[in-house]
Amino acid sequence: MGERALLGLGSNLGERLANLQRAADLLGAAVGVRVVASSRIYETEPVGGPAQPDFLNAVVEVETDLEPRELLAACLGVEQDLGRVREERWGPRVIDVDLLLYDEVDMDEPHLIVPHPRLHERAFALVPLLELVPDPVLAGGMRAADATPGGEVRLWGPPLLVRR
Ligand code: X6L
Ligand code: MG
Ligand code: MG
Repeated sequence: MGERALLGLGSNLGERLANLQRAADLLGAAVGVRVVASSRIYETEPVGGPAQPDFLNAVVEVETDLEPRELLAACLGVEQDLGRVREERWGPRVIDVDLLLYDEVDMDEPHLIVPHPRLHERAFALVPLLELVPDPVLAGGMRAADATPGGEVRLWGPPLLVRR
């Protein structure tokens, strides 16, 4: 058993699909984290930051025994393991792993706001999320029907492999 959380994955450098799959595998290998489902994969236009390559984005559902802050640390650990180097703000990255939702939790702490405060503005996160959670409660109690997400997304491929 455990809590249900939704994580956003994004990559726009190197072998993008392999980066997403390795992130999902590493998340599943973390103590107290089980990957239970993946959305399909979308190719998405970059939002914010400098001109940069298109992203592949997906959302994975995990079941976890970790608290939100511990799960966030696990996400950052996976970014480190995949060699993410934080350079320019909103710049291109090998992998990004964001905590989007954690059960019904609503929290606002330094470096950890859940639901993710920008999720409802970003089609690259919201569109794959809706495949796994049809009616999510977003920031401020907003529902998806009231969201106005921006950015082009096009279906690119099937879900990531969930190895159990
Ligand atoms: C005005 C100013 C409007 C800034 C929007 C939006 C900035 C999103 C950063 C913004 C603004 C972000 C991804 C991405 C990023 C991704 C795609 C960010 C952080 N991550 N674009 N841009 N996929 N398609 O995963 O989300 S950088
Ligand atoms: Mg992000
Ligand atoms: Mg991030």
